[in-house]
Amino acid sequence: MKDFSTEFNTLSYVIAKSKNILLFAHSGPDGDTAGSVLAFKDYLTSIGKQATIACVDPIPSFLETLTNQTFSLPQDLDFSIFDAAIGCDSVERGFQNVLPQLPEKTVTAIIDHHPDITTKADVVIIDAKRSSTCEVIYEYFVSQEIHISKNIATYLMIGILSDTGNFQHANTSSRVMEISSDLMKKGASVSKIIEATFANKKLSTLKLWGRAFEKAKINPLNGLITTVLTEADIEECNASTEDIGQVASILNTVPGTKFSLVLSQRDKGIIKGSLRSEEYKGVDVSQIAHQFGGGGHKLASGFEVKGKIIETESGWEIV
Ligand SMILES: [Mn+2]
Repeated sequence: MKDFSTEFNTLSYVIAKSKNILLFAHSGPDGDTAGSVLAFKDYLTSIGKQATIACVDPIPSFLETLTNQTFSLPQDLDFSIFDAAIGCDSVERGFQNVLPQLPEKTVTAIIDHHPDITTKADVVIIDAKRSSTCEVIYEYFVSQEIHISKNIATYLMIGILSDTGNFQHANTSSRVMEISSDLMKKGASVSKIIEATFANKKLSTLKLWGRAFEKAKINPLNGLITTVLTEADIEECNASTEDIGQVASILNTVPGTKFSLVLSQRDKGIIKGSLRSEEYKGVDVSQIAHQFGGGGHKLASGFEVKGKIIETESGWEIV
């Protein structure tokens, strides 16, 4: 594991000197980015700081029973008030556009666990060996002897559960289990979080999954299992793009497959590709994502391409 003691101390110094702090989550927020900014806000508020959490999208609905916080939209913010700005998780999905809008005096920080991030900031804390940004933030809190309240423990646990697929992915290290044990001792309820975020599936989500699974195809030559979701699928199921998240992971559980790809139609003629694999399958999906200008981890990557998914009699086509 990387040693961030210098960066952690610098971040603490920056926070101590700041009054107003911006915390930024990535677009299409997941449990990790949301848990990160929520945990940080609780901590900053507890030491008397003004903390604003912002994102280009609203807070995910699966968190509604776990928090009453909301996200501010960047266009509603006066960036000139912030002494510090911290991007948490996938900082190139939103925060990179905020950085140029911040005044010179604002100290910037990045906390992430995604590889190949090229965005610059004053304090950069990135460890691709960590399961989640929440895991990195936990290490920061511990290194600075920061009190982890029940709420903070819950928020960090949400991020860890989200990015490890409830401890099912290969990134579930022994350190993740140690941290999770400590967060549980501090009051985080794993079962409550799983029930609120994963087990408690809306009918619209299940309908969308049904469509995705129905259309799934396996390529026996390379072990790819793939499916597509059109705008019509999402609309007709009354679902949102948030509901697509786990499809690629579930497809990977099919025996004989080596990796999965879900292509989903997004706004403005963009198709999003989500790639997943498992450690034992020996495939590095980030190499495929790179070929399409995307990126991510060995076992979880994504990309975006321009185009439209068209359903045909024999399956589907991308035009
Ligand atoms: Mn993450």
